[in-house]
Amino acid sequence: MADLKGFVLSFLFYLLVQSAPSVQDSRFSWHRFGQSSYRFYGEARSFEDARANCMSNGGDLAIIKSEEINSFLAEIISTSNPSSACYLFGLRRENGGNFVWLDDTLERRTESSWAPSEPNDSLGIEDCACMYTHPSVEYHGKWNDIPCPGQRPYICERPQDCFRFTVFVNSGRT
Ligand SMILES: [Ca+2]
Repeated sequence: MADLKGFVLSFLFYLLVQSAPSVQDSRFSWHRFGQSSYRFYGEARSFEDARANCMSNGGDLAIIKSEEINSFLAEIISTSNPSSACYLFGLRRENGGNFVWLDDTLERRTESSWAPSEPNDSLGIEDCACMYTHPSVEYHGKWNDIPCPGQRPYICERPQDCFRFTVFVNSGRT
């Protein structure tokens, strides 16, 4: 009975939070697409610091394996925060060779994913990647390889049901 009461209270709390008006600027909130939610952060961070912040929010830097997700993210960023900034996401070069996603799968998209003349591995130190949100067709949604320590805005991804899972796990502890 106590378990049922806890479950009902957790569910009501979940509904309350889900339906509550957000006091946060919606441009910088989580955006749903497919099985994930995505959020972009305008403050510049290195790859590792950006990744740490994404992980502290239940996710990681975004893995962008399809053109659909890439277009979705490029559109959100360019309409919400128009700039020529390049946003970090979850792709990096492995031992100076191939680009690998943070889930350890090889990057398999076509050359058209990259901006003109990229990836160029300038000075042999460009082992991370970012997405341009520049409105010009040549650069909109295209990628550039860049040095990992350089500070840039970034895109996080987390499972869509992350928050719900957190609520129910916490309810089990009481
Ligand atoms: Ca480059």
